[in-house]
Amino acid sequence: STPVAVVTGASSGIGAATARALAAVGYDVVLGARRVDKLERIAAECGGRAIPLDVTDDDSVAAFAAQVERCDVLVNNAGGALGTDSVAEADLDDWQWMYDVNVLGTLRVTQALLSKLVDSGDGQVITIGSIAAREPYKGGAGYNAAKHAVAALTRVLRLELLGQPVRVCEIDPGMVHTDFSLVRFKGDQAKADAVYEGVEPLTAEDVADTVSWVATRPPHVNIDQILMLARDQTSAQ
Ligand code: NJP
Repeated sequence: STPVAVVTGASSGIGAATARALAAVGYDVVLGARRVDKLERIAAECGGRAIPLDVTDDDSVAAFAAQVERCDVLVNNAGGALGTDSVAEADLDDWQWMYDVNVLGTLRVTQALLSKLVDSGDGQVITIGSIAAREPYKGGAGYNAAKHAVAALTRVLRLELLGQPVRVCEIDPGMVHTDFSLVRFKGDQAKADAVYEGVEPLTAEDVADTVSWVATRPPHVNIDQILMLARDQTSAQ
C-alpha cells in the first residue's frame, strides 16, 4: 500500500512545498498546521489530508496523531524565529515561543508518531533545522539557541533508534524566501524584504527537493545532516 508522509507546518513555505514534492514521488501526504484554510487548499493540490495541528498544544498533537493511522516519513518542519533579540535584551516571551514551537513542538510530534514510524518497517524522521544551529549570528540569539537544541534532539534520537528501522536526518537551510522573515519581524514587510538584499535566496522548492531526495534513498542509507545555503550567502544571515 501507499506510504504516508506527515508534514508539520505545511500551510506555507517549505512545509507546503515539501507536501507537494512528497506527493509527487508517490506518498499519501498528511498536512498539519494551525491555518486550516491554507492547509486545506494545499492538501487539495497534492491529494493529501489536512488535519489541524498546533505543535505547542499537547491535546492538539494527540488529536492529530490519533488521526494518522500510518506514518512512514515524518517531516518536522513547523518552526520559526520571533523578534530580533540579543542575549542582553532577550524578550522572554519570544524565546518561550521559539522553544515551544521549534524544540518542544518537534519533541511532541516525534514522540506522538514514533511507534508508527517503527511499525512502518522503514520509518524516517526528517527535521528542518537551520544554519542557525551551526553559525551564531547577532540579533537571533533565541533562534540560534532553539535550533541548536533541535539539532541535539535530532542527533540523540538517531542514537536512540540505532537497531530499529527508523532513519533520522536534519536538513539545515540558510536563507529561504518564505513567510519566515515576516513572522520574525512581526509583520514588518520592509524589514522582512531587507533580509534578501544582495542575495538570491533559496526557494521553498529547493529545500523540498532535498527533503524528497533524502526520503527516497534506499533503506540502508541514513543521510545524517545537510547544510544548504544560498550561493552568495556568507554566513547566517
Ligand atoms: O516559514 P513559514 P518557512 N503549530 O513561516 C507553521 C526553518 N527555516 O517555511 O500554523 C503548527 O512560511 C506555520 O503554519 P501555521 C524554520 O525555522 C527557515 O521558512 O498555519 N504549525 C507554517 O506552515 C522552520 O522550521 C528559513 O501558522 C506551526 C510554518 O510553520 C521551517 O524552516 C531558514 C506552528 C512556517 O512556515 C519552515 O519555515 C532556516 C504551530 N504552533 C530555517 N507555528 C528561512 N525561511 O529562511 C508555526 O535556516 N507553524
